[in-house]
Amino acid sequence: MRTANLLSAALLAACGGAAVAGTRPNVVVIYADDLGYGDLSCYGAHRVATPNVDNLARQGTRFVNAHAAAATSTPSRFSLLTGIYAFRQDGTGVANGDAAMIIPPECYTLADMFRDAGYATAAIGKWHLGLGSETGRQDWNKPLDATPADIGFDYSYIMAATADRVPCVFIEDGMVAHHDARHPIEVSYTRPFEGVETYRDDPSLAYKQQSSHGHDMAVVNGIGRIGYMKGGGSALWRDEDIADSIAAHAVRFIERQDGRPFFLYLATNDIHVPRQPHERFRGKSPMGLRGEAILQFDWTVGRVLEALELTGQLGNTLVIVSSDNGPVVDDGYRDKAGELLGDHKPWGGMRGGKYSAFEAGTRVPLIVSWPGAVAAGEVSEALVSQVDLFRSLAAIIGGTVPDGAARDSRDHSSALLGIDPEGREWVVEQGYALAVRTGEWKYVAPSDYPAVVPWGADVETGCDTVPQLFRIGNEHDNVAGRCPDVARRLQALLDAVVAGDR
Ligand code: NG6
Ligand code: CA
Repeated sequence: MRTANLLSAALLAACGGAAVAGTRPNVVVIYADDLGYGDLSCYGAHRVATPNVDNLARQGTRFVNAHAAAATSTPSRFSLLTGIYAFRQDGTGVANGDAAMIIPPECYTLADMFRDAGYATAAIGKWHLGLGSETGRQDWNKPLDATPADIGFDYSYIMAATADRVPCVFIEDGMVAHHDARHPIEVSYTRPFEGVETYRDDPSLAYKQQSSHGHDMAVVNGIGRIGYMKGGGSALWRDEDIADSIAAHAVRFIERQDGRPFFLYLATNDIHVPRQPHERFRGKSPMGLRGEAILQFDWTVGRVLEALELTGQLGNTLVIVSSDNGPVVDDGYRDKAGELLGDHKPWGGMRGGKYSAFEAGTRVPLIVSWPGAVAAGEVSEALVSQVDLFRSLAAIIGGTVPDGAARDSRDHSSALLGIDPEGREWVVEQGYALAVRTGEWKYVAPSDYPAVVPWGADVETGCDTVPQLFRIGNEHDNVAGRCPDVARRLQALLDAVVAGDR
C-alpha cells in the first residue's frame, strides 16, 4: 500500500495533479490477437485506418519497445495473467479447445489481485487457457468444473480457445451460452464423430473459407476448424458476429458497474484466423479480410471507449491496448491476406512474425491511456514486457501481491505511466527458442528447432543451431562471432532467468 501511495503521489506531482489523489482507476486491458506492430495507423500503417486506437494513443502514451511475453497466444496470456514466464510450466504451448485449465486454481493471478483489492473482474473474449479439470473430459452440456471464476474472474464470457478450434460456442460463467439441449455438444481432438462430415470428407462444406493448411476437421458455419465437434445447434457462433458478441458483453459489463472499480480483461478474436468479420466491414479495406478484421478490432476499441465515456468513467479508467503476439499473414486459410497486403508491413519492418524469436514475434503495439495521469500524445521508448503488467498494475491500484506470486513480474508502473523513459534493462522473448533483448542487443539462444515453421505458415522461427546476436534494428547480421563477450553475457543472463535467479 505504502509504495503505491508514494507512487501515486509522485505520479500526481508529475502530472500536475490532474488525476484525483487516492482514486483507484478502473483497468481495461484490450488484448488483440495476432495484431502486428505495423498494423495500426498510429504505428505507421497507411493502408488501414484505426481512428479509435489512434485516438486512444493521442489521449495516452504509445510504446515502441513493448513486448508480449511469447510469440503465440497461450503462453503470452499465461504470462500476462500469472506474472510467470510460460516456459516454467509444461503444457503452456498453443492449447486445444479441450485442454484443461492451464492456470491452476491455486495460482494467484492478476484477476485475483484485482478481486482482492475490491474490484469487480471480468474476462471477455478469447480465453485459450483451458477449461475444466481434465483435458478431453469436459462435459460441454453441464457447468464446467474449472473456469475463470477459479482464478479470480467474477464474470466470464469466453471462447474456449480460438475461432479456428472447436467448440465453436461462447461459454458464460462456465456454461455454454444459449446451450441448445436438443443438440448436445461433443468435442474430440482425436477422432471424428460418426455421421458428422468433416472438411476432409468434403472440402466444399467449407464454403466460406478454404484451408491452406490444417483446419480440415470439423466444419462449422462453412469454415473448417481444428478438432471435431458434434451438436451445438443454436449455441454455435456465427463468426461474423463474434466481435459484436464480445463488444456487447464488454459494454454491458462496463454499464453494470455501479461505482465499484472494475478490471476488464477484454481479449478480442480479431485479427486471428479465420478472419470472418461482420458483413458491415466487408469491402471496406483494400487488404480484404485481414484489413477488415483490423477495422473491426478498431471498432471494438471504439465501442469500449464510448461505453466508458457514456457512463462517465473514461477519466477514471486506465486503458491498455496491446496484442498477444506478432502478426502472421497466411495462418491456415486462403483468405488472400498475403496477396492483398500491397506495401502494408504488419511486421513493422522487423524480422520474423508470430511464432518467431525474431523481433516481430513479440514486439507489439502497446498504448496506455489514463486521462490526467498518463501524458497525452507521448511516445515512450521504454523497454517493457507484458509479464510486468501484474506487479505494475498492483502498484498503480494499491493492490497486494502475496509472497511467491507473480515471480517473474516486476513493478515497472512508472514506465507504464510514461514517467520512467527506460523501463526494463532486458526483456525475455519466448518463441521456439528463448531470446533476450536489451536497448541495444538482441540475443537468440541456439536451438535445434527448424528455421522456418514446419507446418505451413511461412514464418522464420528465428531458430538456429548457433548463438545469434544482433544489434537492435538489424536482425540480418549475426555478430555473435564478433562480439563474443556480449553473446556470452546475454546467454548467462538467459540461463539465470531460466534458473529463476533473475
Ligand atoms: C496453429 C494454427 C493456427 C493458429 C495457431 C494458434 C494450424 C495449421 N495452424 O496451430 O491457425 O490457430 O495455431 O494461434 O492449425 S494463437 O495465436 O492462438 O497462438
Ligand atoms: Ca495470438
